[in-house]
Formats: sequence, C-alpha cells, structure tokens
Amino acid sequence: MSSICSDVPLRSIFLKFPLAWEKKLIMKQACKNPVPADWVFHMQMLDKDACLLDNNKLRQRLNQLQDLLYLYELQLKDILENTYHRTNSRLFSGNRSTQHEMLLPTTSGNLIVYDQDCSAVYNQKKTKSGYYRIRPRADREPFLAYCDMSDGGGWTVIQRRSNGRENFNRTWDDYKLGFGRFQGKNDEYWLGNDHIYDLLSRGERSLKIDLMDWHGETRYAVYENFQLANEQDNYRLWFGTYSGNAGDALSGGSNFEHQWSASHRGMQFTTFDKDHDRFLAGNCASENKGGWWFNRCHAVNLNGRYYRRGRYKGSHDDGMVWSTWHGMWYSLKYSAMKIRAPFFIDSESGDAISTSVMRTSEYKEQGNEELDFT
Ligand SMILES: [Ca+2]
Repeated sequence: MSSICSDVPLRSIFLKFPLAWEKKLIMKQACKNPVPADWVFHMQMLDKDACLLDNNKLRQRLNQLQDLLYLYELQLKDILENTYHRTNSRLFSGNRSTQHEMLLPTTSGNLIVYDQDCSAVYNQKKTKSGYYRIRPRADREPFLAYCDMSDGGGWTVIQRRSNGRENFNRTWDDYKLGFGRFQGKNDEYWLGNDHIYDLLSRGERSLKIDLMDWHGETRYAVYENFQLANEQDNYRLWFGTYSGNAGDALSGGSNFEHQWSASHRGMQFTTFDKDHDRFLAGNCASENKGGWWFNRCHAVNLNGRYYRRGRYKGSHDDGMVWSTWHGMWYSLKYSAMKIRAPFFIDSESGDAISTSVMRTSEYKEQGNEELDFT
C-alpha cells in the first residue's frame, strides 16, 4: 500500500498550509492513517489537472499582459515621437477589449491620458513642435493636431497651407470632420469645424494667423476672443480685438463699405454644397474654391486656390487672400491658423515659419507644379 507520506500530492497540500508547523501536523496525520492507493492515484490526477489548469491560466494571463505591454509601448512611442497612425489602426481606435481593461490594476486608471489641447501639452513640458494626439472633450475620441511650440509655445494649429498639395475645395462634411495630411511639419490640413468648436468651447481663445508671401516676407494677425458657434448655427464666427502687422482683414479691411460686405465677423460657414453666405445670387464657396465664413464674399480666403506665383488673374478672387496685406489678387504662399488659451498670449511674430517653410527656389528645385483643384 502506498502512503501519502511519500507521495506527490503532499506538494499541493503543503502549498495550502505553508507554515512549518502545519506541514508537520499534516505529515503526522497522514502517516498515522495511510491512504488507500486508488485514493492516492486519484489525488495525483486531481493535482495534475489543477496544475495544468493553473498553468494554462497563467500562460493566458501572460499573453494578455504581453499584448498590453506591446500596445502601450506603441502608444508611448506614438506620443514620444509624434508619429501619425491612421485612424484605421485598431491599436489607436479606442476599441481595446473590455477584458484588457478589466485586467488593468484598479489603481492604474487609464494609462493614456490625452491633453486637452496644445497648451496643456506644452504645460506638460512637452515643448517640441509636432503632432500630438489631443482630446478637448472626454466624451469624444482624441485626434491629431500639430502643436506649434515655437512662438511662445502651446499653439494648436487648426489650418495650414504650405504647398498646394491638398484639395481645399471640399464638402461641408469634410470641413466638419477635418481633412489633409497630419504627418510632416508643413503638411496641409483643416483640423475640422467640430474639433475647432470643441477646442474653443473650453473657453475664450486667441487666434493667431501666420502668413508668408512669395518673397519670404512674413506677417501675422492676432484676434482675441475667437469663437465658433456649433453646427446648428453653422459654425458662426466671432472674434474680438485685432493686433498684428498683416492688417485686420477678417473685419473686412479699413474701408467701411467693404466691411459691410466683406467682414467675416458673425458669418456662418459655407461650403460649395451648403450655402450660408450673404451672397444671394450665388455661393461664395463655389466661386472662391474653399470653405470659409463668407459674407458676400470675402476679404480673407485662406482656404482658397493655391496659386504658385503670388499675383493671379481669374473671374473670381479665389486665391489664398489676405486682402489688407497684398490685396485681393495676390495669393499667399503660406498660412497657419493657430489657437491658444489667452493666458499664453504674447504678440511676437511667428519667426518659426521662416524656417519651417521651403523657400521659393526650393519649390522650383523640387519641380513643384501649380496644382489646380477647380
Ligand atoms: Ca449664397
């Protein structure tokens, strides 16, 4: 007859009674009352099954933890290097399984905490310009935006034109959701009216517009109290006091008559497929080749056609216009619209654009052609 005194199942019994005096007691009891061989065999099988089960569970858990580690390593890399992962990447779509969430220690919370805007990113001592994933509203998905950390830092770029590669003659929905490339520091994009609205609705905002012409000259305009209404009010535009050296074109210029028909203050957003402008006989977005807060029609058309020579001709003043600087028939080379919390305000000129934009000669060297999106 086999005895439990010398058999394997003791290991599992000992695991449950780890103290030395407990083990001694068990040994004593077991050796006093030898156990029948079939019972020992049965216990051995149970012990083996339990071991296998435990082993499988541990292995499964290990795999899950390895997956999680991989996931968070990638996310960390995403944040640290500002690399762009397209939204179709499941890793970043927020669709992590609930099982993963449940596995997280309860004290850790969400490991990825997104900053609400680029000012918040800057305040986290992340002072390198680049693309960051931000989340102005906790109940919406985070999204990428270029954070301009020069020029005082903390700017969230909502629009950029720099090379004419992106089509800005787009639908309401495109302007609502945003479009363009979010990779290179000069990539052209529109952040999206919903995203801009969410950023602005967090509080009063300052808007700064950096401009460059085809001679490399730069100008800027700053507007206090930049606000948008929501989509129900067609993203109606509001802005306060102007400062800068580009001229107050958003208010329609210095001419009072022009202001009445060209000021963008209080205007709703118009695209070629949704007309909310004050031009009764037509659609300003169709004429001027981009979505904007048109009056009848504009003194600023920064989402207009990208002409590569500055001066242009046409049946409509559809270029990238800032009328108070170069007039209606000059299309600029570069524009960046960026917003920031007012406590960040300083009115220094955006020197950064002179280094971040290619010079005209470089464009030509690279064989860039004028793109026509009409
Ligand atoms: Ca109209």
